[in-house]
Amino acid sequence: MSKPRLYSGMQPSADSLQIGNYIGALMQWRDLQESYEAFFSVVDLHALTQPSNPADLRAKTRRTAAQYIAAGIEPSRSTLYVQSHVRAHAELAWILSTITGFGEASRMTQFKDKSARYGADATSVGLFTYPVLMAADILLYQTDIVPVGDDQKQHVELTRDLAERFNSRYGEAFTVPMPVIQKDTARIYDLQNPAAKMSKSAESDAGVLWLLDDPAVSAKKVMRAVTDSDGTVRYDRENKPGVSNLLVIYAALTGRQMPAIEDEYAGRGYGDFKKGLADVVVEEFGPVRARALELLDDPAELDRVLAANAERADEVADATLADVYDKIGLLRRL
Ligand code: AQP
Repeated sequence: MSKPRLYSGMQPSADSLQIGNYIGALMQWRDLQESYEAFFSVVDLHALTQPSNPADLRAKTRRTAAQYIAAGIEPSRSTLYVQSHVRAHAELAWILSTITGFGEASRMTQFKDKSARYGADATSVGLFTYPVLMAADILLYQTDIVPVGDDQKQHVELTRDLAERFNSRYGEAFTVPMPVIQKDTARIYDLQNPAAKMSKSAESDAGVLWLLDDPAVSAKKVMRAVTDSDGTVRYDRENKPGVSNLLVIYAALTGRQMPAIEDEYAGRGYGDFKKGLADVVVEEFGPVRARALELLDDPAELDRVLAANAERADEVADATLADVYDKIGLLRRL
């Protein structure tokens, strides 16, 4: 029996991923690729909605792909490719945009937030149609599940609505996907500002642990993380956001239960706890970083792997697109 399909992706929006991306997405992808036929994309077309320099974007795209592989996504098992290598994404996005209501797209909270932040003149139409491109990404692969953060849930709801709308207007072309929302405890916050989620585009670097940072730098950042004056290592997200965030990172990277970690550090100060976490971080990310840098040392080989995977993605995506073109009434080219 064939495995159910899974689709997910990340934007190549920084030189390095941060550990929120690793804990919130890559670790889960790594596990899920066992039981799903998985498609993991580096969504470079999405990244174009932010201003970028062409050489930088190319470098970040390779770096993101290398980090997927270094984190354990296996390109011989999962389909790991660059979104723009598969032309069907942009083509299906156009078709889907013709069945998306303007009001419906205007209700997307991520667009509302970002456009309010940048102002109308600095907001592109691409940012507005971002969720439609995301729907195309997902629907091309007849995806059953989409692991996403809570902030993307509304976009997956839109994807479901568009799939159902197309299927009922023109005939069954798409599997209607289910979002799998990451657990609350998989959300990582900024080490210096534990009210904000850790993010690639954070304004200050001090609170972000980068996958490709020198492990000694990451260890220092852990030692300097904001805590509180209470002095007990205990999970209490509301009253002790800094310590709770460190506990979440500790538990996620070691696979240990939170109470066991609390017990281990009972009666010991934050210094000891942070030192313990710094060791865990160095141990986990040292090899990931080394593997990513090794892959980036041979860009020709990395590009070859990405091309072979894009071919695999093309096969599935082209079949869906051809069916959609047929159903919607586009004349077939002989
Ligand atoms: N802090 C986080 N904790 C847990 N999961 C996180 N993710 C991101 N930050 C955290 C998950 O990583 C994936 C990345 O998706 P993306 O690259 O499309 O962008 P994002 O979610 O907006 O992530 P960033 O790092 O904050 O990037 P920028 O700054 O470019 O917007 C998603 O699965 C997300 O849930």
